[in-house]
Amino acid sequence: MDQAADDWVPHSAHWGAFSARWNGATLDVTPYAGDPAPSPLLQNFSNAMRHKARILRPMVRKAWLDRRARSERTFDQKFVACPWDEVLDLLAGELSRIKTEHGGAAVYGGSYGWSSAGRFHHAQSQVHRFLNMAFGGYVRSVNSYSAGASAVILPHIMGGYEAISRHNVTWDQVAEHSDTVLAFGGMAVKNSDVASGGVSRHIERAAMQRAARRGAIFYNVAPLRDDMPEEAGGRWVPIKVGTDVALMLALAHTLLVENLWDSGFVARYCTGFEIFERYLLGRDDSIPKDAAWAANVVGLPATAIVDLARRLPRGRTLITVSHSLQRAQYGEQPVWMGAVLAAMLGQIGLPGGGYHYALGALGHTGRRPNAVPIPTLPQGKNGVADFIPVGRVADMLLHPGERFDYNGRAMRYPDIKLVYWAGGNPFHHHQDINRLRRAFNVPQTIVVHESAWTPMAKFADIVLPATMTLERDDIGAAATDPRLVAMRKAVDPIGEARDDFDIFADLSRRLGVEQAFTEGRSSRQWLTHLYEPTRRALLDAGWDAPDFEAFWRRGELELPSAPDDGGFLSAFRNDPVGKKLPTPSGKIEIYSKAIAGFGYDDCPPHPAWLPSTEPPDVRHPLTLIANQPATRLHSQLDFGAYSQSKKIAGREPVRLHPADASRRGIKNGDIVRLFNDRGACLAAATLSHDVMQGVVQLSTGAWYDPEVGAADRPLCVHGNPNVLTRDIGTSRLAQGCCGQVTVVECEKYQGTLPPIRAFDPPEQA
Ligand SMILES: Nc1nc2c(c(=O)[nH]1)N[C@H]1C(S)=C(S)[C@@H](COP(=O)(O)OP(=O)(O)OC[C@H]3O[C@@H](n4cnc5c(=O)[nH]c(N)nc54)[C@H](O)[C@@H]3O)O[C@H]1N2
Ligand SMILES: Nc1nc2c(c(=O)[nH]1)N[C@H]1C(S)=C(S)[C@@H](COP(=O)(O)OP(=O)(O)OC[C@H]3O[C@@H](n4cnc5c(=O)[nH]c(N)nc54)[C@H](O)[C@@H]3O)O[C@H]1N2
Ligand SMILES: [Mo]
Repeated sequence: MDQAADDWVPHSAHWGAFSARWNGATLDVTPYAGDPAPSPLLQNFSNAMRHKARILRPMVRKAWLDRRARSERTFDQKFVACPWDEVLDLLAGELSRIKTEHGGAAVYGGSYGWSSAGRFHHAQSQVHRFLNMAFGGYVRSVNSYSAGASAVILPHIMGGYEAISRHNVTWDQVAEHSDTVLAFGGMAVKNSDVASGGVSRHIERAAMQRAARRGAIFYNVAPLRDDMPEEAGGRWVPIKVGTDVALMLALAHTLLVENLWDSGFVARYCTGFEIFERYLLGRDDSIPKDAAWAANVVGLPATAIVDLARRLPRGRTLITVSHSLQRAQYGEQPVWMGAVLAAMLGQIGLPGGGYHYALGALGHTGRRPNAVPIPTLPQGKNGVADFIPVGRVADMLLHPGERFDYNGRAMRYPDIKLVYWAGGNPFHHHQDINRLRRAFNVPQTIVVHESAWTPMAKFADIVLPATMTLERDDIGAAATDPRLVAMRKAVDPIGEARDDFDIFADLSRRLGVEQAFTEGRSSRQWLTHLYEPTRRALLDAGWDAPDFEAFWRRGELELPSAPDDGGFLSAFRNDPVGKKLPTPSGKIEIYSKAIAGFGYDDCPPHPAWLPSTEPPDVRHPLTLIANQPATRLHSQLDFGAYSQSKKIAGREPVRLHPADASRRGIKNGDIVRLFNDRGACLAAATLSHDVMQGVVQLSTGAWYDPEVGAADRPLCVHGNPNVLTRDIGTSRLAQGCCGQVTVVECEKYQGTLPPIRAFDPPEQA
């Protein structure tokens, strides 16, 4: 299946479908012709394939090889190149040792991360499958950095997170039916650029524009004006960061006391309102959660809150809550309170109305699900029961055996000896990187498969070079995208890089589980095999169902979509008895007996206002928003052309309000130092009136680049906000991560500028 060098081939990434052609030095990229608004992120591929940051051959940390004196891992240590046969022998030996001495319960294979869009060479699925075959299981992680709190609270109060975010109100419904969209956390179109598994058509901007032209009003409740596209003609409601629940409560209070709420809906479809009502009215704490109360908390005039509340019952109103709100301490509360506010408006289950979680946060929300299954690699059976909520990884490594709470269970952290990572970058995604460094110094061995020298690769002991998606064949597919893409190889692998599958297949042979892992199939045979269930479902439904070879030649295949029926929430509205919600009461739970039973003070049994325990103060007066980057997916291809084009003097831009800048003598383009008690980083100042006063925005994804030689808490010279963020759980209920917001101070950087080494490979011994 090799391609001639001048061929254009179809391919797909999490940020869109495209055609690619290797021109001998760089990659030419043309977006998929059917995409009305292709993502600029595609340009990150052009210079990426042969970049110096790529890993060329297997490498082993020298200090790990000389294990007599087990030294601390640092980012400055040397690596030794190792031929494939030798490194796989070495690794197989180490895996066997761990298995014999400690078993699978000492292996952390959570391996969180987005890796690539292809459904077969999906690194996480590959590593999970391998660890299940080789160890009979491993310590896994549950939930995500995306939806850590919501994935746990939503099933208690309404239903599954997947169903609520992926089969609910669609963009077509918004365009046709919504009159008011009250978007907590906004709906920035840079976010719907991406969807895991790929997105062939970017429709969000046009849908918001259609709605706005019809007269719909979008409210962008967010600290950044551009959390909503101009086409939505949105009204910016810049409230203090993290105070959304207070605003929602005040809106609910106004609806209640002015009798603008739908008591009939609440009586029929909800449970526990009477208990929540006591709280809302301040019956027990003498604090009515009214507009006057909220005004101080959120920083809006009480009249503006009352006016907004009075608008909500007029016409079709949709309440949306973004992922970002729950990536913060007590993140369960805004998710819950948004649903309660929507319930009081009585429009849940109506086209273009009610409640949507994460609409616009990714390119797979607001779509119709496919009517047929998409290819997925079976991962086998995990025989180890231990797991952690994904954001607790540093806690686990630092506190083996210690007790923690999660969703009503009292659990203990396992004792991890070996960490295996493929397809993720914890030094991008995890909070409080200085703490994470200490945590990753605990295990005896860290193995990483990577296509580039990310900080995670540089902190590993055994580093195996993985191909990039464009160096192999795969199938691109997502459950809400009506297009299967034949992701054809565009260029030969760099150096000695190999597919994750081939690496695991060779390791499996050494460990005596090759047949179980490969099932006797080559990569190509796997693609054909994984395609088959989709083809069979198409055939059964009477749709065009070409065989694999025909699909491969065509390059794409249209899949049928399920009807735009609003999913389980509209079914429940139509038949609350026959189509009960999957909650304990079968209704929307405004008060949860289950959560009450857990007795968590940080997650009360009805939504409530809980202020952050780390508010801005004199030493750290600014609130840092560490949101998703507009120039890349997370940290992927940070060395890519588009991401690099937006850096200033090689550093990540931080946006701040001109008033905050001038108070600190900071000018546009100045290099600044952001700091708090956890750490510090450099970034390049960009002054903007689109940022609220008191807020600074530094997106995630600049590769962690610790200053040379600095000991305990080195300065990140490149601009990774996770040296500043807090590594705590959202609450004992969900234990989600809290990466979105933190408090900092900012000053002009006076020293000599340290060089950026983020993309340099480590030194070779
Ligand atoms: N402060 C703060 N932190 C955050 C967030 C935030 O809002 N604020 N957001 C969080 C969220 S929502 C998320 S989802 C996470 C994302 O965190 P990650 O998913 O860990 O971030 P990525 O940069 O996408 O990492 C994917 C890695 O996989 C590698 N890769 C790609 N293809 C392959 C392959 O085929 N094989 C192998 N072996 N590797 C491959 C890439 O090179 C890249 O290093 O970050 C979280 N972190
Ligand atoms: N281009 C691009 N798009 C992406 C990603 C990417 O890396 N790059 N990552 C994808 C992934 S994995 C995920 S999970 C989603 C995440 O989706 P989100 O978490 O919703 O995305 P963010 O950009 O982190 O946050 C959206 C906005 O919320 C606002 N915000 C932050 N805190 C608060 C608050 O307390 N209250 C209010 N009202 N607003 C607040 C911020 O101004 C921020 O710009 O994005 C996806 N989309
Ligand atoms: Mo995410």
